[in-house]
Amino acid sequence: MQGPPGQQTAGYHGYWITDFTHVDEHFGTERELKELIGAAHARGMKVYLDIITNHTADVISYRQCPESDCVYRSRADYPYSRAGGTDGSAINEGFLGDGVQTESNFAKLTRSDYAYEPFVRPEEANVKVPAWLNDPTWYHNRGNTTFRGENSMLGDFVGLDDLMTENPRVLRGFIEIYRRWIEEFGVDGFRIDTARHVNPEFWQAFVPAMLKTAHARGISNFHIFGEVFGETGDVTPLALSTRVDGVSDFWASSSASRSRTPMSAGSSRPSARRSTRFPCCGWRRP
Ligand SMILES: [Ca+2]
Ligand SMILES: [Ca+2]
Repeated sequence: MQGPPGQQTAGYHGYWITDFTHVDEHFGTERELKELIGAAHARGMKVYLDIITNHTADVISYRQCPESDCVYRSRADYPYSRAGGTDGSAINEGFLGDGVQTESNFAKLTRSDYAYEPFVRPEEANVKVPAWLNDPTWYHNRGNTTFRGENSMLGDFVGLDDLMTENPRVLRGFIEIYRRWIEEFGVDGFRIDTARHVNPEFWQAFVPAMLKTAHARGISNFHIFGEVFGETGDVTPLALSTRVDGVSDFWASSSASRSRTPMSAGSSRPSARRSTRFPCCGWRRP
């Protein structure tokens, strides 16, 4: 469930995810998923998982706007090096910015209150699985995206907690998470939600790791493709920036391929201009 009091709604599609490691009990058990995949394979059918790494459910809030309606605060106006804006006190000494994607650099990003002061309500402090996802340090915490420019990568989807996918710890965590779904269940591929809202370097490491895992599992044609939702229909920039050397089957999809996603079958997609809807994943009440 997500949303403020009186406006709660449920995300059946799983894009407002808290537990990345188990089958949603509303849909069945892990044993039943294995049976489903086995039955599909016996009929010559393939099974793809619809996965996400851009964000989790809306669990983190900000002191300045606890109802998840925070406007985006940019890196220029709210640099990582100052608490609460350019006039704030110096923090995160030595951090060279999210463009230097090394463990040693991100180890210096110890304070998350450069733009907003993030917090998690005590009753939700341990709701995410794996447990490392419960630490606000691994998120951008800059407020809501308008799907333009910098905030397209670093902003929250209407409050959904946007992961700091530039951080090698986050990358490593997601490689561990999604390897298991290949190794234990033998799925045939991934469809990646909100792919263009994650930095290209993440995909350039994540995709080969998944293909390597699949190959070791004996899955020779593991297929990965990413969702793009946009108003222009031009996916060229993403296709170029996410291409991985030696990997030809990671491609960006636009309007034509959106119909491949079960959630959009038979209905038109919501407009990115309307903030009361999720461009990525269905309906949310205004
Ligand atoms: Ca993002
Ligand atoms: Ca949030």
